[in-house]
Amino acid sequence: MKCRKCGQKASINLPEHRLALCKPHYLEWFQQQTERFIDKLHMFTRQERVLVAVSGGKDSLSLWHVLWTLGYQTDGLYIHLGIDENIAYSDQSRAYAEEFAQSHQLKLHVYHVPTELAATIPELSSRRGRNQEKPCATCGLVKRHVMNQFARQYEYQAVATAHNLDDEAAVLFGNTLTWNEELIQRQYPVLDEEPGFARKVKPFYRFYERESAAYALMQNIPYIYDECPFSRGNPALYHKDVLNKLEADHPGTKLVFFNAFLQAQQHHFFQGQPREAEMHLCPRCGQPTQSDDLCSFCRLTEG
Ligand code: Q46
Ligand code: ZN
Ligand code: ZN
Repeated sequence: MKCRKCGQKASINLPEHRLALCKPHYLEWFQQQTERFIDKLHMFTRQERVLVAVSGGKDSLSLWHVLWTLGYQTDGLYIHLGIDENIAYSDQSRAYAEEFAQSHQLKLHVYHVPTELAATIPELSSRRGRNQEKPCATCGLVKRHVMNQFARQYEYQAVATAHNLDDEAAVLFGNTLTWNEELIQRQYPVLDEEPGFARKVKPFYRFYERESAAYALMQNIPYIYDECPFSRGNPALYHKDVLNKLEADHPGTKLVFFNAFLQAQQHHFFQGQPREAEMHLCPRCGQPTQSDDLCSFCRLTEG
C-alpha cells in the first residue's frame, strides 16, 4: 500500500477515511486534523492557556505533544491517585508524565491524592461503602473536581482531556442503551465555561484510539503500557468491544455513530435544562453543586 501524498510505502492504513499514509505524512495529517477539530468547535486559541490532563498513557501524552508542536500554550496536570496494585501503577505513570514534561521543558502540576486527601482513591472509595472493588466512580469524581480546581486557581481558559472517538462512542452507546437523557444531553466535545466551571475540551474526539496510539509510537513518546488495574471489567470496555466488532465489519461505524449524534446535538435534538438552574456554591470549596449543602467531593473528603 502506498502513501496517498508521496507514493512511498505507507506506514498506516486508515480504512474509515479511505487513506493510507507514510510516517511523516501521517504525523502531519494527525496534527492538522487536531487543529481542525480545535478550530471547528472553537475549543481554544493560541492566546489562551490550556491545562492538559495527563495520565502518563499514550493518548494524553500524544495530546500534549500535538498541542505543544502546534504552538498552543499548555501546562500539564498529573493526578496521582495512589493506585499501586502490585505494579506501582501511579508511581510509574507519574514518572512517564514527568519525563515528558522535562524533555519538552513544559510545566507539570502534580496533585498527590494520598497527601492532599490523606487517603488513596481505593481507600476513599471503600469509605463510600459501595463499589468497593471498583473505585472508578470515586476516581472520576476526584479527577473532575481537581481539574476544575486547578483550572480556576491558575486561571487556565480550558481543560483538555484526551478522550478519543472510541471512548466517546462507548460512553454514548452505554447511555443510549439506558436512554440516560441527562448524560446524553451533557455529552459534547466542548463544555463551555459556566460560573464555577472551567471550559472542558476534547480535541481528540474524532480520532480512533489506534490513530492516537500510532501517533505516540511514531513520535517515540515513552508512555505507560499498563492500563489502570481497575479498568478490567469496566462496562465501557465491554461497550468498546461491541463497537469494535461492528467497526471490523463496517469500517467507519463509530465515526458515523458519533458524528450523527453531534449533529443532532447541534440541532438541539436533545433539549436540556440549563445547568446553572439548580446549582449552588459549595460552602467549603466554592465549586458549583446540585446539593444544598457540601458538594460530593467535600462530602467524600470531609474530616
Ligand atoms: S484511573 Fe480511575 Fe480509570 Fe483506574 S480507577 Fe477507574 S477511573 S480505571 S480512567
Ligand atoms: Zn508520504
Ligand atoms: Zn465542595
